[in-house]
Amino acid sequence: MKKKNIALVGVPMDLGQMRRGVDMGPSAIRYAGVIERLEQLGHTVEDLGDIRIDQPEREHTADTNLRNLDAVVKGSTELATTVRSVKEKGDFPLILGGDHSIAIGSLAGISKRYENLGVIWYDAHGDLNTGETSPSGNIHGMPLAVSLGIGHPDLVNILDYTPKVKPENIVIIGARSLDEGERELIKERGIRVYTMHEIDRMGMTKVIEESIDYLKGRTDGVHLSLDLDGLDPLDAPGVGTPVIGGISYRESHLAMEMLAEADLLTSAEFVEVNPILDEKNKTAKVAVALMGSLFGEKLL
Ligand code: B3U
Ligand code: MN
Ligand code: MN
Repeated sequence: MKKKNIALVGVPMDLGQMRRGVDMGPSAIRYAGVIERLEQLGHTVEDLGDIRIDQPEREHTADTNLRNLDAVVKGSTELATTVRSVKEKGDFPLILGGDHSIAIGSLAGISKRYENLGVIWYDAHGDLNTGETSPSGNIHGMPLAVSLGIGHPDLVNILDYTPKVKPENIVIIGARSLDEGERELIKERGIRVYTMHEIDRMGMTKVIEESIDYLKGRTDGVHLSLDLDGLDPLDAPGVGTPVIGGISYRESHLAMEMLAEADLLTSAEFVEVNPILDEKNKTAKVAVALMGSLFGEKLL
């Protein structure tokens, strides 16, 4: 794979959901050795540090059921501005979460430069809820809908443009927990989804081959948004909303290796690592190991 200038951006965000601790994800991933791992592969890594995230004493009570809306908007806007400048330099943003609400800011910062940004959403969930369909009011269940231009206007219009992605440029991999409104949206917009059923039936090789073929033809850049809860909780226990029956560690490595061979990614984020719920930083270590494969690590 071509050597990259990787810009690391940490986002200590835990306001998109209710379990504390996911704000320590960026530290845990750095502690697990991400910089050394990527430098060993010959890439240049610049750590831009963490985005400032407010810690509101009391959540804002606006005319909405979205938890911590104002603080999430503020953090997303700061992240988007930082990521935009990384892209302007031509560097590869590698964003470390934080809960998955950070994808709102990541995609806002990245997508302006592309006519057709592709997105691989590796996740147990669809993250396609809106304030109306959400069972929880948690914004980490909404970022993909927001990026499609569906949701609260303050979230949808970050950096003053919308939508950030088109439904036909999205591939969801690993879904096994979808709410009713999310299912409807998937059908209505024709979003490509490989649920655990397809992964079991076709095998990860075919799933990734098809995803690459599909995105290659229609996109001019691809962002990987990898939620660690896409993996099985046995392999990645340190996440806020684990769902059994997930993608294995081995399948995930294979997926990352195939993406590295195709060399089509232009940005990536790893989210939902929660060190408080973890077992000896296992999930952060898994994230770093997957990043190794994603950036070209091979045994021989
Ligand atoms: N779909 C549910 C649960 C959920 C979404 N994302 C995560 N959990 N990690 C919701 O609250 O929107
Ligand atoms: Mn998610
Ligand atoms: Mn998830």
